[in-house]
Amino acid sequence: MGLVYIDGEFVPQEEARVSVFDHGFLYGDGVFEGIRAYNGKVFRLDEHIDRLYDSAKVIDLEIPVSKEEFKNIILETLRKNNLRDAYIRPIVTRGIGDLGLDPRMCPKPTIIVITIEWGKLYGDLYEKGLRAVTVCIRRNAIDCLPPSIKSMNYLNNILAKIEANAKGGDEAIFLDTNGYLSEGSGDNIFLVKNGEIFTPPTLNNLRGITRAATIELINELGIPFKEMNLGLFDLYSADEVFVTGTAAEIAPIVIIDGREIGDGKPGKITRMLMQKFRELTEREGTPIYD
Ligand code: PXG
Repeated sequence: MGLVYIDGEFVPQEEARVSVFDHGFLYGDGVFEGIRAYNGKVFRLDEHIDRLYDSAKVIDLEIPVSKEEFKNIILETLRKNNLRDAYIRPIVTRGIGDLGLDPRMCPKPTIIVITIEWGKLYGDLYEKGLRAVTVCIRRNAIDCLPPSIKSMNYLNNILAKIEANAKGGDEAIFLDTNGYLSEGSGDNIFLVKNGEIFTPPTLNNLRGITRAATIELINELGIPFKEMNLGLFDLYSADEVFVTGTAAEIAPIVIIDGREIGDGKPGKITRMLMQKFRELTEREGTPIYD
C-alpha cells in the first residue's frame, strides 16, 4: 500500500487524513505542485519547487522547511514507495485554524506529499488528437485571483472541465475576461501558423514548467516563436494547436468547437515536439536512487 508524507510522517494511503479545520479544506487556502518522475528521475524538480515557494510567497504562506529539505522529502517519499515512473503531488496548506478566514489563526502549515505510479494521461489520444471546446466561464482575472498562483482554489478550472464534459470536449480552452486566449483547464496552449509557433504571455495563465521546456525545444529546433496575445480568430485558423502540461505532456488538439484544426490530424511540428519532449524527459532529471 502506498505511503503518503504528512507533516514529518509516512502514513498508509488509507489513513492519510487532514483535519476538517485545515484551511486548505475549509477555504482552498494553500498551494500545490504536480511533478512527474520518468525512469527513476524527477523532471525539473528545482523549477517545480521554485514555483511552489513563489505561489506560497504570493499568498503570504511561509513554508516551514527549506527548498533543499522539501526536495529531500519528495525523493524520500518516492523511495518509500519504490517508484520510478510517478506523478508527485506536494501540497502546502495554511494549516489548522478556526472557522474564520483569518490566516493568522493558523499557526502551522500542513505539508503533504502524495506519489502514485503513473503513465500517460490521454492514452491513444496522443495519436488521434484531442477535441477541445472553448468555455463560457472565463479564466480568473489577473487582479482577482492571479492564474500564475498554483493554489488549491481550482473551482475555476473545474467549472471549465464540467462545461467541456457537457459539450463533449476532451479539454477546455479558457479565454480571459478580455477575450484573450489563456490556457486549458490543466495545461498551457500553443498554436502553429505558417511555420511559426505562438503562445500567450503568462500573465493570464499558469507559468507552466512544460511550457518553458517546450519553448527551449522550439528554440533548439530553430523554429520561429512568439509570445503574444491571441484570440479566437488565431485559434480557429491555426494550422496546428497543442497543449502542454505535466499531466498532459505535449498533446495535439485537432478539433476546436467543431472546427477541424489544419487537416484534423496531429500536425508535423506538434509531433516533432512530442518526440523531442519524450527524449528530454528520458534524458534529464534528479535521480531518485543512487
Ligand atoms: N495550467 C494550469 C491551470 C495547470 O493546472 C498547467 C497549466 C501546466 O503546468 P505544468 O507546470 O504542469 O507544465 C497546469 C498543470 C490535470 C492537472 O489533471 C493539471 C495540473 C494540476 C492538477 C491537475 O490535468 N497542473
